[in-house]
Amino acid sequence: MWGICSRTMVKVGMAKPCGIMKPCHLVKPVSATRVSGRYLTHQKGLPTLPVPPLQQTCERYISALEPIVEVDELKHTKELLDDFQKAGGVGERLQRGLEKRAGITNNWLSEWWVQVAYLTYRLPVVVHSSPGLVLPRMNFRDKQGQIRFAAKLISGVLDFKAMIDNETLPVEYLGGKPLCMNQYYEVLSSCRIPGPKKDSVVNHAKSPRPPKHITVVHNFQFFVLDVYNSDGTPLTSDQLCVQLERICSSSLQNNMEPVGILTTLHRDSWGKAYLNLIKDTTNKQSVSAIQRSIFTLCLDGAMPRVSDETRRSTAAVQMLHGGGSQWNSGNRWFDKTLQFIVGEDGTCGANYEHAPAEGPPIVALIDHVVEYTRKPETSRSPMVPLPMPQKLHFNITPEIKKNIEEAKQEMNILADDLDMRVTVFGHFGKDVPKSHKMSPDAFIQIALQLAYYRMYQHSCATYESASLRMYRLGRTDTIRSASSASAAFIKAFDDPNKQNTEKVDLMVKAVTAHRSYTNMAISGQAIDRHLLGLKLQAVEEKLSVPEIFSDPAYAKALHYKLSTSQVPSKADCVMCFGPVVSNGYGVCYNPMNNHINFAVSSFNNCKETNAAQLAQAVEGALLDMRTLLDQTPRAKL
Ligand code: COA
Ligand code: HC5
Repeated sequence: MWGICSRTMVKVGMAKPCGIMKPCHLVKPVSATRVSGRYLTHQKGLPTLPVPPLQQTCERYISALEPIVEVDELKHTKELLDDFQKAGGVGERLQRGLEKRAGITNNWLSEWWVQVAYLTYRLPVVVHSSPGLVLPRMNFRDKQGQIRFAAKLISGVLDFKAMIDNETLPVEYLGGKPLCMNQYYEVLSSCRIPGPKKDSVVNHAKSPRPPKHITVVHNFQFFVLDVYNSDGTPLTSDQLCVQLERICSSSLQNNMEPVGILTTLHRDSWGKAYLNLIKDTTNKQSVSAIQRSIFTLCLDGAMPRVSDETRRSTAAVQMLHGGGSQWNSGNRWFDKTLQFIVGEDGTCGANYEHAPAEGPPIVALIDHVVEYTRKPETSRSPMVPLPMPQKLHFNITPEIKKNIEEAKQEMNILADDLDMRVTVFGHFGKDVPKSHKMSPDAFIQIALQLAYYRMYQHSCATYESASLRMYRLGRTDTIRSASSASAAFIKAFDDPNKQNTEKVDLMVKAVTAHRSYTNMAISGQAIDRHLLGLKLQAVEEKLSVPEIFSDPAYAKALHYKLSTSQVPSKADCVMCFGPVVSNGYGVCYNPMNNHINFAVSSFNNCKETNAAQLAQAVEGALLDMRTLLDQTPRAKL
């Protein structure tokens, strides 16, 4: 049976048709009133996200700052925290406010999180927020192969969609606990809508007339493709092939205005340009068709020709931003929650808009699709003529044209700035850390700390995503990978005066500390979302924001020069995203049993950073850590 989620993260349970809840839509606020009616057994049974104790968070915050701030800064923060948490102080008041919120909502955090992390975040979604995903290269090299594969891919998504629609998705488990399944209901038939100050997300999946079409974009031209027959059965791959061929042959001209590139703009600019774009009724209808569609399929034109060595990095770039306006950046609608990308040369993947869901549900869907495309087709096509896919028209006024030109220019600057290095670490995978009784994820994170230290001789604030899906509507919290234990290990590692046994001991301590932090984070006891909640509660209660949040140490703690995420997939995929600060790195990795796929990104404009160098340093750190373990008889553990 295919695993619905990342293999390493969950144990897949049996399909329980009744075990899945009804979707909740992001457009509606998360509130207790939604816990009613058909809210299904599974979701109801999930615990709600706890609010950690105030004192615990304050103590853990101090420990987390130790490896990344100066001694005097830490002393100042301690004083601020003492004041914040004193009896009868503002901390206690905010904590009570949060606890009250937790009592009357499905999840005290999720709606705030979507707003803060996504909908009010104004940098372009492309590179800065939306991840890319590269599939193993497919074995076609021409237009016909591209169309055949795309048709199969559509069928595979519809096969998965059937499980969403009839609620037969198996419940996922993490550490033996069932996970929230809500995100699966948010990724199809949904789209982000730009606004002048903040965006929103619409989900049409549960509207009275749910969409029956996808949008296909080819040579920058959009088409509506109905993917169900009139009897409700999905089109077969053969039928889809015919339709995709019709789309391709009616969009051969490649000098069209790339209206989709508008979605790469800064969100405030796009918000304004959007209002202008949809003033025209034709444009409004076209945009609405894209937004309502089940997903978007991008049939890409040629990609830059590169050596075999850099092919993976170039593919990651195509999935992350399309390569710039001269390549495929205009062959997208980046607001669309899910875009599949199929190139002519067998390069395939996806890009997704992050607001509605985390990576794992998207990857589970994609793993299913990959497996589906490998199976022979069984269903026979009905002999009925199909309607011509409908082309979406846009009237381009001079003002819209100006916005498109602006978007092209900005996109090209961003594309030039992004440095992406994909590496396959082939020496070992999860097998080696496991054989040493260590958590593979923690081992990789500590190797990243060592790699960074070797390049910069200090530790930096490091973010790793932790899933909060054990809780109803849970999203993520932060695992802070830079700890006192990791700092002690990385300082000792290259010190010739230290014995190997001591180094191993420090490694074990660092890896164990990381795994403990992970356990704490996935059980809702980490510090970052709690601190954010306390701050937002102050805003909600119209209180002045406590000084701990304007403290330079807090800014340092949130300046993640290493922004990392483990996203496992069954298929040998590469997942990628951009750095979150101008002088930082984005590091996404997919640990398989015997190898690890890494995608490291940074910005070329920053002199301090270099994606290839960090990728190489990580390889070196992983190898050196293994060598140390192999060479050192293990002390008692
Ligand atoms: N000895 C031997 N084996 C061990 C071990 C040890 N000490 N510790 C862990 N393992 C095993 C596990 O049992 C697991 O086995 P499996 O491969 O058979 O499943 C495997 O090693 C992996 O465990 P580990 O490396 O510790 O990580 P994890 O799978 O628990 O993942 C997180 C850790 C933080 C990535 C995970 O908890 C999580 O939150 N994932 C979601 C992240 C996310 O959402 N990312 C995308 C954001 S958009
Ligand atoms: C297909 C891979 C997607 C990975 C995306 C991811 O890890 O996003 C993080 C989400 C979160 O809340 O932690 C954010 N991050 C990219 C900045 C790490």
